[in-house]
Amino acid sequence: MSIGYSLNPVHCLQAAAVVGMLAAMTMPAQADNWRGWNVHPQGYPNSEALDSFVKEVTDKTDGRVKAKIFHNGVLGDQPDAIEQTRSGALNFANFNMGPMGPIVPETNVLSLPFLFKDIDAMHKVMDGEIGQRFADALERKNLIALSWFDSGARSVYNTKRAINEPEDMQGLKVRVMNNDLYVEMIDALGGNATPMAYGEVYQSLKTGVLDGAENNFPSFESSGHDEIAKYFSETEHLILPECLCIAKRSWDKLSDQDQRIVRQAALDAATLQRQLWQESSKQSREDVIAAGVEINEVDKPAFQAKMEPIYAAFVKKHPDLEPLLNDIRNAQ
Ligand code: GTR
Repeated sequence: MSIGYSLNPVHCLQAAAVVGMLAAMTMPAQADNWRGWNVHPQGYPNSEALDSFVKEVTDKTDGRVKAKIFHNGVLGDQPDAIEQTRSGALNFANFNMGPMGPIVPETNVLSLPFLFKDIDAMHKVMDGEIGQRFADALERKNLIALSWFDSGARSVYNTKRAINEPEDMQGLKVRVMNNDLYVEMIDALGGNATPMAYGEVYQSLKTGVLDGAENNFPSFESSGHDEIAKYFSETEHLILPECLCIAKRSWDKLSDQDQRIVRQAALDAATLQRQLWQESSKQSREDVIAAGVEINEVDKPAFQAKMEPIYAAFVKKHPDLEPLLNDIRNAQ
């Protein structure tokens, strides 16, 4: 005897549709999976701040945004990562304003040597109305800058000799970040500038392809450059802000509520980063001295004087950016 039930295909389809509708009503919308870029290793102030950003965003959006950060530059070098974030292939990142210059011309103003009188002056400018102007310029290139990180002051270091006067730079092969202004800067000091990705510098210093580079104390130490370059000359020629930036495509997809959450998480990350930065800068300076690095004092006015032609050429080439430059000078 057979059981007298047969499956009616029409009823099956109707039932499946009802189940689907119920599922859509009760299940949360699919999460946005965000991938973030960071050049620094775990434990670096920026990395810790990005970890906290990721956690705050994921927790407070109840998983509507699931963020993950990739440290150590494993997703590529900075110029590539900028392009990928602009296109939305990457969703967020911590970028230095130096390599941003070729893409967002306004940010080149920040790469003019000795622009800020000190780090506090940089924060004052970037946290105010002028910082918003930079954020607007970045947004026109599809990057939403939500907060500004500290990056200390950058100084020159090398494997060959103490540098006290600009003349001591003569002939040194110095790595710079990807921006023509830095090539002009090192050339004006008599050195040979080599633009190169950050991740390649260690090996190039080791093999003598480079004699030196320039950076802040935490990066000098965390990159291991301090093992090879034993002369650190406190030129403090660049005080460059860094952004926590979101891809505009990812930002535009967020509800108002989630935009507020993400913005707050970025501001909290910046507060943490700046605290950690202060401790880390001091600590790294002590660590590298203990590791045998010689700190050289420099004749700063002499270095500054060598930069005058760079300012003159910049203003001639970008007359539209002169008001921004003057506003920054007047705001300090
Ligand atoms: C670091 C900065 C990085 C990167 C690097 C470099 O100080 O935080 O974003 O710009 O310098 O020299 O390439």
